[in-house]
Amino acid sequence: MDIASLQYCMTEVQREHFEQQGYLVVPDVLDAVMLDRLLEASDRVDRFERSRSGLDAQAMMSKFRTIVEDDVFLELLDWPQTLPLVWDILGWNVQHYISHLIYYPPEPQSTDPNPGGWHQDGGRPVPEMERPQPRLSLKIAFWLSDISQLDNGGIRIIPGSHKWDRPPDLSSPRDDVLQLQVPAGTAVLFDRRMWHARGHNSSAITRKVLFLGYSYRWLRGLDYNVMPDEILEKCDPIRRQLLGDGVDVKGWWQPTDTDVPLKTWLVEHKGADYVERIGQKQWEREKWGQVID
Ligand SMILES: O=C(O)CCC(=O)C(=O)O
Repeated sequence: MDIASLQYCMTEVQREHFEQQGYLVVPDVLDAVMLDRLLEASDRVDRFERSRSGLDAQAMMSKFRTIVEDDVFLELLDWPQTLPLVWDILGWNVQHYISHLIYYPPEPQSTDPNPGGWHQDGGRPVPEMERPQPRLSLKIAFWLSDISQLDNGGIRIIPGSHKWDRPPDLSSPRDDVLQLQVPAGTAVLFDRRMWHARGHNSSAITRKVLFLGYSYRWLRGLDYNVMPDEILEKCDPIRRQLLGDGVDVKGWWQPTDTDVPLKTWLVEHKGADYVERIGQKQWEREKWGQVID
């Protein structure tokens, strides 16, 4: 893993924002070269999916398990500007659980008064878990196209709604909805409990975004069970951990150090105290008096 990651650990300002608001905007995460490489691979996936499923050019293309489609997507797993934020939120016992590419072509007229469908992430855990719900996972939206204008249809969120145990009342317009407006190359992290929905793309350009989700390792992947050997074989130990790999049969629940090479790497580069702190529950973190630097 790139040692440069260490300079992108979460600041206290970022932590406070994520904890209170449930999301974090990280500008300039993808440089022009990486953006071009991701766009080339994503455009190819889009072309292939459209022809495979007979989607016409105006239809939305939604592709899960994108991570296996090109090596450039694997590079995003431990991207220096984003993985440190993940380990500072969820700790070292993490994996990637979903990769979702969405191409949303211009849709001049939307007849849907509530486009995109408001939801929290998670499938069955949402109705089946007790309240208040735990965080469990987060997603990073890597924006591959510009959504800086409202008509580009950026993701809509209700800041702070990750702390709500009831769905928002959407029977009339709300004034607390925020539609994100950011340039291509920006990453937006959000807590899975955040109520969110797709915006309406009435602009002239296709809206392109790749979502990478991270969760604790004791959850199953959402769009994969076991990664193919040919994918795991080209990954270093930390990427293998992030792809859901493990060594010991009990290691998804009770990891040994060989199950979680990210932990060993962090002990080496950030120290044992730091690793212990990011692996703790919130109330235990508070006991430490905060300040993770
Ligand atoms: O495309 C979007 O803006 C929203 C996608 C979404 O709802 C999700 O990834 O859960």
